[in-house]
Amino acid sequence: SESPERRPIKQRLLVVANRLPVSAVRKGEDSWSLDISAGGLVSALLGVTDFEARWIGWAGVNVPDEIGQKALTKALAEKRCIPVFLDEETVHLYYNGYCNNILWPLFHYLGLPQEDRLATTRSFQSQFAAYKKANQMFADVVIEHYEEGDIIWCHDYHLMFLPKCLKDYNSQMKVGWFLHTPFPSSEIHRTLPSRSELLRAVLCADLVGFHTYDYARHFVSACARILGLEGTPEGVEDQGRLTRVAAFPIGIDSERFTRALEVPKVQEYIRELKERFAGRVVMLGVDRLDMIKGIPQKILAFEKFLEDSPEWRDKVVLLQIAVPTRTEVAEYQKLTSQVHEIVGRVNGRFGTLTAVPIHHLDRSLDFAALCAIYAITDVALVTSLRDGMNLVSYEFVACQNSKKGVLILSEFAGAAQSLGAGAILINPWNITEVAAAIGQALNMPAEEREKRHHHNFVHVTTHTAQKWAEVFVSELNDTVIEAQQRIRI
Ligand code: ADQ
Repeated sequence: SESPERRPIKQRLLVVANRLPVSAVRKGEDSWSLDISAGGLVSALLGVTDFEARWIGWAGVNVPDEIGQKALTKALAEKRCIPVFLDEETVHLYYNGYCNNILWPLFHYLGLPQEDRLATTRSFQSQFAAYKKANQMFADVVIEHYEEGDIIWCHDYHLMFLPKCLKDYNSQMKVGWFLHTPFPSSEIHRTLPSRSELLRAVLCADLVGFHTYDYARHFVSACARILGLEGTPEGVEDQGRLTRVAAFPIGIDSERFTRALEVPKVQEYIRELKERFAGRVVMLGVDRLDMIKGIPQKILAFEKFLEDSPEWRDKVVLLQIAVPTRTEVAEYQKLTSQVHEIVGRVNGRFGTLTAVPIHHLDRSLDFAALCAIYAITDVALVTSLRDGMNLVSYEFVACQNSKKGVLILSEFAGAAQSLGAGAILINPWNITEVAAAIGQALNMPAEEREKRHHHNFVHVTTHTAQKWAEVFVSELNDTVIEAQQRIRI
């Protein structure tokens, strides 16, 4: 084998996201314990074997003192992570404010929160200023660690300004940006006071990626209508400079799930769950407790189904596992009580002394329990009002090779474009339609279930997270090389 000295040095990939894939807990003045989260992007980047990846992002904790910052930086370095330290005021205005109160609802077509709509409108400028300042803080850390030849992959709506900050510093940096949420119709984007500045900042990237062609198309038409730029099949052109825009649908690390099903602990869970729900058909919802996931709509549809189908009342159970997020935000607290109220009503109406139709849990499950629950489910219900992709639908399919259960999937999730042929597609706003889809799923002949499952399983196991990252990164690399060649000609 080659000696380490002679092995070619790998090109470096700097992955910049709002959150580092770790949770950090302070154990003392200069000591930290770190827990790397295994899901999502972390698995995806295992596929990028030609590059050596480093992470840059916020560790999710406030560390005001220098001793704490130094110790955390050192601990993170062992995990190839580099922290960006954000003060509390910035987190409040940038993260809770501009990112989660303005961009998140807007990109999901929800509009500003009703109650404080005017207050939000008034504080808009200060939140946008904090957003730009925070993006510059991320850029400063990238610049500090940048070496010639590195490529930089910026993630999500938190960092739309970052491509501009980086290119202003060094136009030769190779910069890509990927959006994990939908990009809305240009008519929605138009309402944003900082609409043009944000679009121009994103266009500084060499490659801009979305989950679906629709989102990419919305972005290109926003650039055409709002900035007056020309959209070509390749992307957006501004004074001879092309920003490539394309769809890169994300996937999951499907083997992580199929392998987990072989683990004794998971099999033990599967046995327990099967015993617990023996004689009942299991329906499942797994979501972050967020407005976009359409959880109240899902439960109302289930209620309608029970109303219309008395014969199913004691034969079916809905497990709704909803992990709380952004719990400090009033809107999310309201959603939690709304969900609890509807669940209580349905269980009161249709429960018996020995069984209730809905088991609702406000918490996250560990990976083993999650796989087991996916595996014993007969019908999964994904009712997102809007969702960039929705990976829960992919995870369910990956765990269903013995059961071959049915996926009911919102047409407003990006996943509808890839799993649409195997799933039953629904409009989550139409409760009657979703209730009918539940009936269709529960009565589906085995042969049809198998056919539909097979279609989706092939997709999920071939369009993996690793492939997604590999394709984006190699296209990013090529895009810049092409651009340089064009200039030389
Ligand atoms: P999310 O909105 O978080 O992601 P999703 O893609 O479904 O949505 O991913 C959620 C992840 O969290 C899954 O891996 C799931 O297993 C896990 N999860 C959710 N609830 C859980 C629970 N109760 N217990 C344990 N785990 C739970 C954003 C966008 C999506 C896009 C992804 C990736 O909103 O549209 O698909 O990024 O780009």
